[in-house]
This record gives sequence, structure tokens and C-alpha cells, in this order.
Amino acid sequence: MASADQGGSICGTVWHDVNEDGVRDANEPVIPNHLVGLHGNGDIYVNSGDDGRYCFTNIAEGDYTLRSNDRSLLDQTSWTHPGRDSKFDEYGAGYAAGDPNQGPIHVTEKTRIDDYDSGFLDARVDLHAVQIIVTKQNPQVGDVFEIYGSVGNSGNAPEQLNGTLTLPEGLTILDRAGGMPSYVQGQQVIGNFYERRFAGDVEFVGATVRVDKPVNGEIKIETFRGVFPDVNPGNNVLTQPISIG
Ligand SMILES: [Ca+2]
Ligand SMILES: [Ca+2]
Repeated sequence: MASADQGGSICGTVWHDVNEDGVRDANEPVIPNHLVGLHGNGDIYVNSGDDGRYCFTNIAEGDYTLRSNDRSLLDQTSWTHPGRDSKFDEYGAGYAAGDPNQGPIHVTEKTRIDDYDSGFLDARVDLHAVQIIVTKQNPQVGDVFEIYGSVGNSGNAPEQLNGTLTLPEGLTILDRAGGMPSYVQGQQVIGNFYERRFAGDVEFVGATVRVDKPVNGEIKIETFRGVFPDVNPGNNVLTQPISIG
């Protein structure tokens, strides 16, 4: 006995948060043709209209999360700061009351959510090399120790943080190390978080090495742009000389 009036509804406006304050200011443009997903009892998708509005109606009772589509490859914007008008978090997920800690939205036939808005800001991402750490002082041939390079994101949006550590001949890489998922390839350890990491985050890519012969070269940590352009490519490489034996 379903009718158009049964079931809950969740609606909102997608907009360009030009001044990046998380508030939908009157002069800020709406974003049409933006895909929003409703996930829980299957997956349903709608596009925002010319007025930026999207609406899910006749939602069956149950628990739901929302997803506001990734725009990084469309117009290099990212989900704006949550907690004010934008109910989606900085990774595009929507939970009860716009708070990931509250879990899914419980929808009943009486649910009428009208302001589940999604804001986007212009991403300015700056990945940069932060530091090189050698865990043994005055290493000698035969020693085993760790070398780490760290990279960070000081932009205004989450980004796929990555780092490549390059070591000179004479240092044999025995294993990868550090918190960043990585793999060894020749004299390099190549690390990458596929999931975007938030601004301010610093992560380490490293190696356990053995000194197999005298070393005279440099350690290099380098980060490469992720899904967004890097506003300052000049700080992406850090090197440190190393001489052993
Ligand atoms: Ca604003
Ligand atoms: Ca940079």
C-alpha cells in the first residue's frame, strides 16, 4: 500500500564554499549535477538539480549513510569543513547529525531532513618532505639499523599521502619499515596511502638496512602529487649525505 507520502526523506543543497568557512553564504553558488548516494537498504543515487538541491524520498525505515561524490578529478574541489552547514565529513561521508561518531541515520516514515547540505572548497594541497632519520650514529660496515623519511600534507584538504625513500649503494634493504604502507624496489622503499590523509598528518616510510660495503652517497625522501595539484612542488624533496667506512 505504498504511496508517495510514505517513508522518510533526506534532502539538501550542494554548494561551492568559496570562503571555506563551512557556511552556505547567500552569495555562494550552488553545484548542479552532483551525485549523492544513500546507502543502507541497497544503494540509491540522485543528482542535484539546477538549484543544487538533491532529495531522497519514500525512504524505507532503516539505518542509512550518505555519500557525497568525489569531485577531485572534476573541478579540484574537496569536501568543506563539517560542523556548520555541511553535514558530510571531510571524506564525503554522511552520518546522523553530520557526526561520524553517531553512526548511521535512523530513518522512520516521519523523518524529514531538509538541510543535509554538502559544501565543497577549492583544494590547495601541499605535500612536502619533512625529515630524514638515521637510527644509528656513526654506523660501520656490518651494522643493521633503520632509516626513515617522513612526509606531510599542509594543505586544506585530505590527500593521498605518499613518499619514496631512496638509499645509496652499499646499504642493503632488508625490510620495509614505518607506518606508511610500502614496498621495496631495488634501492627504494615506495610508500603510499590510497585513502586520503588529512592536513597536518605526517607519516613515515622507512627501511631496515645492513651496511654491506663502504657508502658515500645521499639519502633521499621525495613525495609526489596525489589527486590534487601540489601548490608548492619546491618542497617535495629532502636529501641528506651519508658516508660510512
Ligand atoms: Ca561559506
Ligand atoms: Ca609540495
